[in-house]
Amino acid sequence: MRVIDSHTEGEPTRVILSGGPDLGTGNLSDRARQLRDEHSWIYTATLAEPRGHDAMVGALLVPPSDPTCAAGVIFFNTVGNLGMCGHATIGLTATLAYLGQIGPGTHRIETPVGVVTAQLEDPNTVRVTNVVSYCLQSGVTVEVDGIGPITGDIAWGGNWFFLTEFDRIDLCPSNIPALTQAAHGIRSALNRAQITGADGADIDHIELLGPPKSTTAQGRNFVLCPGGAYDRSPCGTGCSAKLACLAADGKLSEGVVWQQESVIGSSYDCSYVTHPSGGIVATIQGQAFVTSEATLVFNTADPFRGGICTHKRES
Ligand code: PYC
Repeated sequence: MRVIDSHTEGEPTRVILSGGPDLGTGNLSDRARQLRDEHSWIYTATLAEPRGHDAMVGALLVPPSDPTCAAGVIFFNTVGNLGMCGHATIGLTATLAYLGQIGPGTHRIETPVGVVTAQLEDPNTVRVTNVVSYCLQSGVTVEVDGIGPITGDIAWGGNWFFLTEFDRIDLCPSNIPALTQAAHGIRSALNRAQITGADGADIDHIELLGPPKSTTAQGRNFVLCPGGAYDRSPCGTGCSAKLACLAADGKLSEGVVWQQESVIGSSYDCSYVTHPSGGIVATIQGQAFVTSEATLVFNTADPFRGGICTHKRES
C-alpha cells in the first residue's frame, strides 16, 4: 500500500494512493458504507500503532463518480469513517500538488457527504469550501458527571458537533489530558440523554470553545474526535460548525474573516456565505506539509499486521 503522509496545522493525514480495497464505481456514500461494512480492517491496519497513531486521519483516494471532480476521497480514522474532513482535504490537496497531479487553481473533490472545492494558493496553502453547514439546535443542556450542567449547540459541518463555551479549563497544551476527559464526559452525557444530530446521527465530535491567545485570532478550540484523540488543527468541519452557529446567532457577518486557533496554537482563516437552505457555506484556509512517502508492508507472519486496536468508536 503506497501512502503519503502530511500534517495540516499539526494534524496528520495519510493519503492512500494505491493498494486499498476496490470499492467499485458507485456513488461515494455507498462506497463509504462498503468500506465500513466490508473493509473496516483498514482503520487500524493503516492508521493505528505500530504504523500510525490515534490522531491520524486516512484519505482513501478513489475514482470520483462525478467527472467534474479531480478526485474522490473517503476519510476515516482509527475507528470509522468521517463524513468530511477539513484538515485532510487540505492535506490531500497539498499531497496531490506535491505529486504534480494538480496545479494552482480550484479543484473539485468528491466526498461521501458532497462535493467540496479546494483552491491551491501555493504548494502548501489551501482554501477549502465545505459542504453546507448548519446549526441544528442551540442552547442544549446536559448534565455531565463531575462537571455539572453544560449548555451548547448541535451543528453540522460535514460531521456532527456539540459546541460549548468552556471556561473551566484553559484551552492550552498542558491541559490536554483534562480537556480530553471533560470532552469525553460531555459525549457520554449526550449519549445518555439520547441527544443526536439529524436522523439520530451520533454527535461524535465535541468542540470546547474559548478566547484566543494570539491578537489576530477571534477564538480557540479543543476538538475531541471519535476515536478519542484530539484534533491538533482547529478542525475544518468544526470551524464550519462554529461559523454556522455564529451566523445563526447573528454574531458574524458574511465574508468577515474569523481566525480560529487550535489548542496547540495553529490556526485557520475562516469565512462564510449564506446558503438558500438557511445554512452557510464555510471556507477554511490553512497550510499542509508533506512529511513522508512510504509503502505499508503487511507480513502474514506479523501478529500485529492489522494494527493494535485500543479504542472502539466512542459514541
Ligand atoms: O479537520 O474536519 C477536520 C477534522 C475532523 C476530524 C479531524 N479533523
